[in-house]
Amino acid sequence: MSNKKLFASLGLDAKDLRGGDLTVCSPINGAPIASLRVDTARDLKRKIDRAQQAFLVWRTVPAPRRGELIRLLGNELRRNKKALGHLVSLENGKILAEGMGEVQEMIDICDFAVGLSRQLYGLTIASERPGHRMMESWHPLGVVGVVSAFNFPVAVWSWNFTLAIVCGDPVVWKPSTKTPLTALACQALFKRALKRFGDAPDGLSEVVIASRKIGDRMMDDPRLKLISATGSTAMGSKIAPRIAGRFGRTILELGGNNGMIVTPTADLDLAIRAILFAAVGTAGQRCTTLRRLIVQRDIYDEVVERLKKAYASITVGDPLAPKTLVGPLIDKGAYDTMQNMLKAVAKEGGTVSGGGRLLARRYPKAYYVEPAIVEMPKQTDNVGEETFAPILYVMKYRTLDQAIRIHNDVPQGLSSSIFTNDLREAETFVSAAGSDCGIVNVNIGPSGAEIGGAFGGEKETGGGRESGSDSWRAYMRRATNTINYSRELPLAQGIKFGE
Ligand code: UN1
Repeated sequence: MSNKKLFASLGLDAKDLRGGDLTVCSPINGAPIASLRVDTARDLKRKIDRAQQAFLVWRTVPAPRRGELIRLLGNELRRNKKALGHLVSLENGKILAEGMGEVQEMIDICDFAVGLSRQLYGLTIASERPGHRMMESWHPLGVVGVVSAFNFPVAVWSWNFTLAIVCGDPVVWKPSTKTPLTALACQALFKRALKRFGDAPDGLSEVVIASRKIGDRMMDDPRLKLISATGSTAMGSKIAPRIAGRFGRTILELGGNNGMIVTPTADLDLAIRAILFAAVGTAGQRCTTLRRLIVQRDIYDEVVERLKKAYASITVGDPLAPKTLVGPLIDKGAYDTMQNMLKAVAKEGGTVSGGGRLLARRYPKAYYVEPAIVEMPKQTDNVGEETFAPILYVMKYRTLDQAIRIHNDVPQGLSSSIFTNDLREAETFVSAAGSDCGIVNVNIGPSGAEIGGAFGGEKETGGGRESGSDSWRAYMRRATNTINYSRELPLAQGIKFGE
């Protein structure tokens, strides 16, 4: 399908896609695919005003009715899964199967949110006073600001958006300037859902295409009660104190540096497949990408040999071609960062295999790389850094205690896994003394989490949780209600006051 047809099928208006200041290029070949008008500070203010007005109406709409709107959005996504998945590949460079997988995550979270819209439960609490009842009510919080990254340009928004909408909160979304088209497409699909829904207020969903400078103003606007931001640790550490300074809430999804421990009892057939998907899938540009492999020394040589063979079998290239497993990096910046890191770890004693540029002649303006395996004598500070590219560091361990120490000895704490068939090892890894991450897996890799669980991590990953489980609570405010239905006025703690 031509780009023009693709854009039109997703409801993008051709006249909005040309003549602007922001040129959007496809990482597949570096060619421009659109140029968009960017929002000014005034546009941002107008959009937040509109969202705030929408909040005042939407918070009184019954939650199951709010869920109906998300059910309709889910239907739009089902109908347009192929087209939106294709646009994700075009704009972000991930392979088509992963682009579609991302849309599937959106559909799944829609279903989750629809169910949730009838389950925003609070507790009933036994009161210590006679003739009194205590309960909790969960109320809409206010407008939510969502800042998303290029690597999951639509799924991460949907985790936030669907929950926010059923919780009664409009959303102002600032997508990455590397992937604004997918955001506009989501907005267009949501508009179709709104039309079928009927009587929703304007301003439930606002998209802001803007530089970081304008986006930063979102952090200071007191009407944005919650900011859910995905990006680097550096970004998070800048915005978190700003938002905290005005007592706003945050959900931060920052850097990951995810590890896997492979023990002698591991099923290596499964482990090798899991490593391959987790380390090279999405060209190493997932927050949950496997970056550190910690292998017991007795099986180390075998694992590395099999891994190198598996790496040699993958096709790197056009992400829209059916055989491709690894598409391009997002841009030259990502490529340069990868090359600099490979040089730096080589100086620290790392043995680098792969990592070079591929297809440069065919795509001089796009950045395809051979995924790298780097055998490290020990875990250095550079290994402790998240490089958003397919670099897998491999290290040896002797005892499980040592492996867990190495595993946890990095600043980030998003996702982790162990491959073992030893029950003691598996349980130790998931125990309080095991992995210190927000996601801890056994016999699957660290990436590719389902939406049903709470997604997020500890330490420099930022502590936020979004998507499934009870993550919805961050999007609501809790009121504790005590109701006196007696004819007395007993005080708590048995206090007598002026009687
Ligand atoms: C991200 O990389 O920003 O667990 C999100 C996964 C996906 C989401 C990743 N479900 O890999």
